[in-house]
Amino acid sequence: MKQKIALITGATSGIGLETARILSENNFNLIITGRRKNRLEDLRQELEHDHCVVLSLCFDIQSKEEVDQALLSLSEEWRKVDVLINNAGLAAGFDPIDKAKTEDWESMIDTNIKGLLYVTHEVSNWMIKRNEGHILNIGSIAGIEPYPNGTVYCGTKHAVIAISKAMRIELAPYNIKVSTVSPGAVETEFSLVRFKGEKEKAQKVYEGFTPLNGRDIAESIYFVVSRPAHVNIDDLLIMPTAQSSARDIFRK
Ligand code: NDP
Ligand code: 8X3
Repeated sequence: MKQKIALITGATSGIGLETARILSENNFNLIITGRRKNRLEDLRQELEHDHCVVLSLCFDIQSKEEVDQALLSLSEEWRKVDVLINNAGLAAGFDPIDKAKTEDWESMIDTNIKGLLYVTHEVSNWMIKRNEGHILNIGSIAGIEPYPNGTVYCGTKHAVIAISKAMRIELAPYNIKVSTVSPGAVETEFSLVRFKGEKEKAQKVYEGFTPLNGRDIAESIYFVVSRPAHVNIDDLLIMPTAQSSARDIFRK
């Protein structure tokens, strides 16, 4: 069987990094992306083996120009992407609507919604030409249950769910699967980014319970992308056992 190609956005950390690891273990060839060049290079060296070639593309997903330039630099062979994992994303700030910084809203909207769309626009064209492919978008419990102080982050993740549902209808005639994987609390760099590097605030998010880790989500992602051709998992919601809703976490 020919080796599959997966393109993972946001592979320098957290869920994307663990997804790259598990797909390398399962002999996918990989295109890994992110802004941190050193991390991409270290990861490329870690993941490559006899049955896994890794290509890294360094770009800011908020910039359509950078996205287009990076993707169009790929050769015809590398454009045969079987699986696109739209994972790059962030929350910026934890504030009510009247106090939040508008630049935080812009970075979330530009990354979580527009960045996902820029990448998908190009890659879906390649998949349509080949009449096959699988697009997996990382949603969130925040895309199902909005919570206070997360207005715009929740809005972006609701958008990801809506965009995924509509894309699934549009792309079915081209034999392209569309799935969403929506996690609850996963301990990654997510909270450190949300609280702008304030370690204490970030650590508090995961205190008193066992959160998910990147590998937990990566295992489910691998399950979703390794089903037989006639099976699509539309949506998976994965929560820590102690988290029963977006706002309810049982802490000891
Ligand atoms: P991390 O902060 O650990 O990883 C985020 C990844 O996204 C990094 O690789 C980062 O790369 C990339 N990224 C962010 N902004 C940009 C940008 N402008 N251009 C290119 N790449 C970018 O967080 P997670 O692994 O937790 O987050 C991954 C996804 O999972 C996100 O979409 C997040 O919303 C979602 N999610 C996370 C949950 C959690 O609790 N952690 C729960 C539910 C969903 P770099 O900085 O190198 O550019
Ligand atoms: C990340 C999970 O609950 O912090 O999407 O929004 S949450």
